Amino acid sequence: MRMQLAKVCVAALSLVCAPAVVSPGPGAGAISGKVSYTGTPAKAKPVDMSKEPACAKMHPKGLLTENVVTGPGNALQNVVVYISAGAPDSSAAPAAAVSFDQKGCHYATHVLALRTGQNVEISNSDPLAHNIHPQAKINREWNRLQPPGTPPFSYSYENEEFIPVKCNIHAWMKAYFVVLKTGHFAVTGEDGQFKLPDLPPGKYTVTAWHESYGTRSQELTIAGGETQTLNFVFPAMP
Ligand SMILES: [Cu+2]
Repeated sequence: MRMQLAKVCVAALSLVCAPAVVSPGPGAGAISGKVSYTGTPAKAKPVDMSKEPACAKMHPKGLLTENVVTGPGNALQNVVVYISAGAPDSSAAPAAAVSFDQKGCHYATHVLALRTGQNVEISNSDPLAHNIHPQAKINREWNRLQPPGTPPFSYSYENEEFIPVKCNIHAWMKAYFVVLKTGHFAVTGEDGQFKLPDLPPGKYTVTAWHESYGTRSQELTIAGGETQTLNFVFPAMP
């Protein structure tokens, strides 16, 4: 009886509130799921750092390429899952910056997702210089030399863009800045799982992006405070 009452209330609320901005809260819906692959993904290869012995010395066990990183159960890592349409997200970008560190001649975060207008704070923890070069095409392109011991600097992007990042000194250093208009995003870890919480009722397009396997989108509708399951499967190529 109680459950039924709750359902009726939610339905009535969504009818009344649909045209207005519904502020997300504890009663809001969510989308969760897993990103996985079928087929045979590319094998991670050892990174050749022989041109910079100081870098190689920091990795006695070696370092592997990260363009395709998988986990147990065919999980696909470093996939950005985000609301690409339907999100009534007019919230301001978080005031807190996201960190992006250069450590061991390697980018500590391989795929960094952030909001338009949000600062990324770029630091160099290494005893040698790096020259970070985010290869933006829609936003302004720049590069910056960071000698060892220099303080971090911050930058924010105006427009949504998937930006490859490289180091102009060490060709193997690669990452992505994924700059999104929406605050509703997640990046998959080792288990391929993601969760997009705080979604008011509405129809959404959810997009999953992977640097090697491209983009896939699905639509779904959140009726009330429920959590909907949505899985993405990418065909993998060696
Ligand atoms: Cu470098």
